[in-house]
Amino acid sequence: MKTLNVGMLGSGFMGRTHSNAFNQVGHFFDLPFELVLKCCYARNRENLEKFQRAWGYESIETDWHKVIERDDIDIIDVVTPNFMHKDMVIEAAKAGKMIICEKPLAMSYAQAQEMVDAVEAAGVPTCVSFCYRRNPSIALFKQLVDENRIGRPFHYRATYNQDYTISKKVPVGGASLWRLDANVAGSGVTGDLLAHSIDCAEWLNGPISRVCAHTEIFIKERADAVTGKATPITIDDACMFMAQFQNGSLGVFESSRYARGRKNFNTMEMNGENGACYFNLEEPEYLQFFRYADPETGKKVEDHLTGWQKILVTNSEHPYMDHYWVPGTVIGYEHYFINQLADFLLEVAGRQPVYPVPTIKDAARTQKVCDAVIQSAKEERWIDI
Ligand code: SOE
Repeated sequence: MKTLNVGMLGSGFMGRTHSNAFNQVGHFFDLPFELVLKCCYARNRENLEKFQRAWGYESIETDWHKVIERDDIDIIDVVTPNFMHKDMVIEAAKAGKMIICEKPLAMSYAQAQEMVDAVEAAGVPTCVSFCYRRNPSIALFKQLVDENRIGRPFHYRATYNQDYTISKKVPVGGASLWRLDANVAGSGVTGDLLAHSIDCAEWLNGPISRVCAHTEIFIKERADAVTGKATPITIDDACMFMAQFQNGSLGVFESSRYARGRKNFNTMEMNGENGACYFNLEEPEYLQFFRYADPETGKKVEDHLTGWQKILVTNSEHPYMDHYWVPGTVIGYEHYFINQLADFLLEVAGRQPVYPVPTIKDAARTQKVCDAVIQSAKEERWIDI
């Protein structure tokens, strides 16, 4: 067993999901590594000490450079607010560390390209945390596409809606609402939520070739969470865009943080000549599949048997599920991060992952589409990718 020591940069929501994955992955996957939570970084010492205790880190640092400088750290995991990703990833690459980075990769495609250059020059393994690909139902969606059960695709439809910023009283900034601050987050729902939708869309349906978008800021000024000062809001609160895929199919994407009633409504549907698939994160253990014709023979399913199948994705034959419990028992959100980490470490070990992880280069491509969406909304025109 080789020991891999982990340096976690950040201690918020994603710091918790990633730390949990490091603690759990060896219980569910047979890996040739012993993982040690060596050191964690955050600016606020008091919160950091709580984080350290909760997850079992050996040491703490309030200067992230010091974590990267350590010779005894093998993996740097970047889970800070977005504006810090670039410098941390580049410095970690130069120090020869393996890198995991949260999405969105960067504040812009230009930044993402610098990160790609650095990790390619260093030749280090990388993984960007597009966790939903590791939901077994979405992975089964991918399997059905690869098995040609959808046939020629005509339509791809995605939504990613939440409702937590509807009140004018929600402030901007601070530890929890930095996602509303353009200087910290880069963009609004486009980078935070649609990046997930775009990642899944290109994974399932291939590259997007052009986009045409509209964005809206519903509440244009909010109080700063720390100073209380009225602050202009410049991120996109909502974004809709049309897309054309290289395979000729058409896409529609919608995302908002003002969709009353929706908490983390991440859906995707693909309609093809021979079938269709639909996934909804509010029922994450199900994949819906409409079978119209047999992929091998082209023979149509008998009329009285056509209809949507709701597949409970918990059998050991389903992606990732042989690592968990018995059929019919479901897994949760935290397992997507465990599955992702397992796939990354299997690749590092030269073994076969369930599905390869998106690298920093793959995530730069997603960033390019996000930038094109924002540019399209600004210029009110179609943008080629
Ligand atoms: C935002 O509320 C958020 O936490 C995103 O940042 C995550 O990427 C998404 O998966 C859940 O919602």
